[in-house]
Amino acid sequence: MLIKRNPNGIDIPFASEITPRAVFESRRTFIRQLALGSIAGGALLEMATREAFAQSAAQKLSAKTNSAYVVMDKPTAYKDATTYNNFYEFGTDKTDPSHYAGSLKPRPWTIAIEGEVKKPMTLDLDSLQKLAPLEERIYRLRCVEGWSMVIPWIGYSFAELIRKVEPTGNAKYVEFVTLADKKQMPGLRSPVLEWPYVEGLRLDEANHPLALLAFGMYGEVLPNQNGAPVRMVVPWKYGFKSAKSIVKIRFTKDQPKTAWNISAPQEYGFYSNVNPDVDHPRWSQATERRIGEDGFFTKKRKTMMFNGYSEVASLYAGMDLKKFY
Ligand SMILES: Nc1nc2c(c(=O)[nH]1)N[C@H]1C(S)=C(S)[C@@H](COP(=O)(O)O)O[C@H]1N2
Ligand SMILES: [Mo]
Repeated sequence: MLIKRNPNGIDIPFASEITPRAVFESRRTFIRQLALGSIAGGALLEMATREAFAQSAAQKLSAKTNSAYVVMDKPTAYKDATTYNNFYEFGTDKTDPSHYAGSLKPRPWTIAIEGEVKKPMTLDLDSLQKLAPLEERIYRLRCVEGWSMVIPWIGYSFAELIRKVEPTGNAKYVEFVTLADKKQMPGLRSPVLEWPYVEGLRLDEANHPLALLAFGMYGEVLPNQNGAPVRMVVPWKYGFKSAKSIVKIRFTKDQPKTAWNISAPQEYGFYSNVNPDVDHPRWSQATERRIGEDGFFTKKRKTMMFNGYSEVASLYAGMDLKKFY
């Protein structure tokens, strides 16, 4: 069969080692692209191989569902959640990450936790994953661009990690730094953002139990395009606050400079809480499109304050959220 062996002679796993869903998805995407004529000549085999690799790598990762963190909305289809992505390190089109993130190597992986902590540590992925019990949580995540998804994540509260490293009295913020490796991330060639991608939270936000350090989704390890092998998921903030493929976590005295704030400060503030009353300078934030629901007659959903996670409101008591957008 065409996608059996790649040009370097590396075997693609036998069909029996690939989850049926993965086989189905990769074939379907591939056939659709063929039909659309968006694959030409020699690129054909290479793309099929890369996609088969990206999809077949999916490794099971299961955890008990924590019903205290489950939204009632229907989860987004796995196919949508893994082919409609923002991950600029692999390109700026929604489909770029699913096509090109196959070159990311999520193992071996090291995460450095440093800065204003009594116990700085450098951990491999397994040690980081074992810091606290994993659980499944179903969260809404809303992109600042006006669309949202519902995803069953697997991870633990970032607060668990904070407890282990013991922040000093000087720690007021947490900075999350994504890998920036030109060899693995073709998007770094274009200066759309300042690399590495950096995000940040105030320490009390990072300590909120909703803030999740995620290692998986849909019962599997994170697909590369969704931020393998470890990312943040901060469901009450716009999606860009949830940094993917994290290599460094730094506790700081001062508010970190963040990638989107550097690139367009008038559009992306440090807080970026989901807020239907504060429009983006170029569009309204009052409504959103749920990915998978977007037919011609489908009504947009009303965006909720804090994306519906009203329990975080006390973190911002007394703050003018129009000023601190
Ligand atoms: N390193 C990195 N993290 C990132 C991004 C990115 O471009 N680079 N995009 C962000 C944006 S804008 C969104 S909406 C979410 C998308 O996550 P998803 O693709 O898993 O749905 O990831 C966020 N994390
Ligand atoms: Mo986003």
